[in-house]
Amino acid sequence: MGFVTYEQEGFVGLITINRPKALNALNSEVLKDLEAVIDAVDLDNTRALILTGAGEKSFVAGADIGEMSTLTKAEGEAFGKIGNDVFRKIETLPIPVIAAVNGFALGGGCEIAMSCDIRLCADNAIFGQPEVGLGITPGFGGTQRLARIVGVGKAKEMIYTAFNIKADEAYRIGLVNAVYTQEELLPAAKKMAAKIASNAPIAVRACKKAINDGLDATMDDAIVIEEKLFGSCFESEDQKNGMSAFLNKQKIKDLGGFQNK
Ligand code: DAK
Repeated sequence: MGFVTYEQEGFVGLITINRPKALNALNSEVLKDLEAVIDAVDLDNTRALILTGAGEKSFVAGADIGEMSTLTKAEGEAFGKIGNDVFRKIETLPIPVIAAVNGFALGGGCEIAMSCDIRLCADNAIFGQPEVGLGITPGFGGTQRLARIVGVGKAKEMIYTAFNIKADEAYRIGLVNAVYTQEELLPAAKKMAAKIASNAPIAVRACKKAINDGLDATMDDAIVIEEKLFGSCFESEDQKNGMSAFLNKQKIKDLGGFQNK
């Protein structure tokens, strides 16, 4: 794909948004390429994904301002829908997605990182929702996901002021899980992805679904969602092997690769 590359290392896939001359800004071509790459991921043999940006300066510097500048209302809505569909696809993929944020994550860049399950960043990362300075609202879910991740007050401050924040502040408010040097970021993301991939894949998928679906439900309904997904694990070989290994004081060698019966 022209603007998005994909590499597979074992059970982990690395997706790179590759438009470094424009700091990986998201135009409709990039978004379409990204969707095609995600659709092509072999979910039978992939247990975690990493999303990053090409180059040393930027993860994603936002939606493409040049492309957006001439949009009509209808075209703006259509552009927003392409982005929202692909972001939602990332959020609801059955496997975890780690954003490795290597520089600017502004506007749509911050929003795409927030559609991932976990955010790690380099010490040069800059996050922000600068849209109100451009006369628009965040349009790829920023008003919704930022408030859910960092809390309503902080999200409103960031969105209303359009101030950018650095990596250490992003860590302090819980927008990212950890900060690394630029050299350490990708190895750290790969290490985390490999650890996730070493666990029982059916259980990991069930955890992602339980957390995501539960967040949109009342606690009573959320607990039922968890109960059902918990129950579904008892039809997996991993549950039998994992528990019998523990009871027999053996180390489990081979989690995964077993589909639900
Ligand atoms: N769009 C297009 N091109 C961009 C870009 C962007 N967002 N960000 C950077 N570039 C391009 C620059 O134009 C420049 O291109 P050339 O001039 O070399 O051709 C190249 O990348 C390098 O950028 P700079 O020369 O500006 O580099 P600096 O280091 O000086 O500055 C910067 C880096 C990230 C601080 C600066 O580039 C910047 O402020 N960029 C814009 C950041 C920004 O405001 N991002 C948020 C965009 S708004 C919606 C859907 C989605 C959205 C809204 C509504 N609906 C339709 C519902 C989302 C909106 C956004 O994301």
